[in-house]
Amino acid sequence: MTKQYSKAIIYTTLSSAAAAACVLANQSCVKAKAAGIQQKPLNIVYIMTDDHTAQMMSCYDKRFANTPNLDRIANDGVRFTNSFVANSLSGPSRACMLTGKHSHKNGFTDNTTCVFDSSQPTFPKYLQEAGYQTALFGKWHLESLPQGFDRWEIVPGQGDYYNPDFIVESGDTVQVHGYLTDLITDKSLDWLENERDKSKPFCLLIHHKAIHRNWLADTAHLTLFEDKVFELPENYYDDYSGRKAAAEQEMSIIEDMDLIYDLKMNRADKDSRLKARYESYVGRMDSAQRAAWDAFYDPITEDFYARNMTGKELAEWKYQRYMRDYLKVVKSLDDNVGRVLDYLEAHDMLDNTLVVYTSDQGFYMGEHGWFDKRFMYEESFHTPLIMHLPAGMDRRGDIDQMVQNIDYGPTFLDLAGVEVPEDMQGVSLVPLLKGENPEDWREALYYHFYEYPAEHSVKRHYGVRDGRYKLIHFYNDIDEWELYDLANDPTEMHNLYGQEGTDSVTSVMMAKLKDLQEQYDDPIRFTFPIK
Ligand code: SGN
Ligand code: CA
Repeated sequence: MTKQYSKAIIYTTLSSAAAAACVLANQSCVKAKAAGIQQKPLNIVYIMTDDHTAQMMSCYDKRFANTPNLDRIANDGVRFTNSFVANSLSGPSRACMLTGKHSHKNGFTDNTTCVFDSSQPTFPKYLQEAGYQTALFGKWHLESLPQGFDRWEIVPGQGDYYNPDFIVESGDTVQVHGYLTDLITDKSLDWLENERDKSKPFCLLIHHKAIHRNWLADTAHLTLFEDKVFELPENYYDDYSGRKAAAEQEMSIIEDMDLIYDLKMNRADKDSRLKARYESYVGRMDSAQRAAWDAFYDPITEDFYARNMTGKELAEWKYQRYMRDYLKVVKSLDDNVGRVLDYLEAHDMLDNTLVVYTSDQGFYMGEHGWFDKRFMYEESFHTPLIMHLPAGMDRRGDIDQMVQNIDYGPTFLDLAGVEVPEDMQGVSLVPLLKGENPEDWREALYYHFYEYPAEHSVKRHYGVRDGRYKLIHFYNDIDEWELYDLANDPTEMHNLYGQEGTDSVTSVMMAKLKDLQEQYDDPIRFTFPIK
């Protein structure tokens, strides 16, 4: 298949063969005009946050969060209920999203050893060739500098919540005063309003650092949620029986959360492994920010040390603090998504703009006793995905088909009338957005996590998930298989692998794993048949 990129302005009426023909022919849409078809250029606003899990979005889960602006997107548009990543970690997810390829094909398998080859094809480059203006603001986390953007400004590495540095296109680093979630939005809106060429369609990527560890809230939101007591997950005290890799991780709220760095209980006479890092982060604050910060956390810190908690009391106190801090950071995010939606609405752009909200992966909010991600278990394999759809796409409500972040690139190209390159491994979601139910939609998803040995000690693993079962193989310095029946055990507490009566489902899942490893051409794969 040859790549064909339209140089024409792209038009929104996706269901119309006349409009598609007009785009491909690079003409002035005379046919479309004749057919009375709407002709506004189709834009893409892609908002990706970091570590924002669906449990903490009220459009997915009403137990904890209230996110009215995210709910606006879901309520007027679509909510994917089975949306997953290919490798649950920041850099790898971003590389999968940009290239439409699994990690072994785009080369960025882990955060610690990889540098993204920015010269490889990505969807923003294809969109640029098709006449789009492309821009990126926020977290990049791929080590090399971005390519394929008419305009970009990124934060170095993970970025800082307070008074952050930005790397600008000249390569210089510039410190900006303020709170990062607000600043990334300011820059994005400024580009929309003042910088872009308004005669062209655009694709804007807004990449937030929020809600990444160590969850530093805006001083304006510090007092929120302090009166709330959050329900503990049923498996908070998981003993990991039958799950060796799960037993060996280092992402436990009880064992691994740092009292100062994560939970902010800093006092001159106290020390911890990550105290210096915490002090460098709060050391970025100006005197007013710091005064507000200390005024809030100092009394909590005094009370905490005075109580001398141990055991269950301490374990559950940590969980409550974690939930509160995380939700305060979500509040800024939701407000800033509202600003973007308000801008698009005020400028009459919502009917010709696809707005996507997703995260680089899901996250544990105390399930299995954890924070962080990495595992192929549901909370971190899953990622939220909601979309406001442009006019002409009539699907509303839930989309239940299994989708993955390698599908985003193909979707955006398809929407723009650009032929999806054959070597992209994801598939376009456009048929689903148009309300179709393709009979040949994928029945199983592939996953591969590589970052080990590394922080949090999650073993390397690959696996397959279909609509009912999940099979995982942990490898490298371990050789363990896990099998879950998601219908009967949605929290994945009972590893069925090797249990009586599971032979046939195991061989079906093995066959699916083998097919996907072949289809995606993963060089690290299991040798079948298994003995
Ligand atoms: C940092 C965090 C980890 C986190 C990784 C990856 N540690 O290293 O807790 O798992 O990022 O996160 S910290 O001490 O620096 O906060 S990712 O989302 O960027 O992949
Ligand atoms: Ca992340």
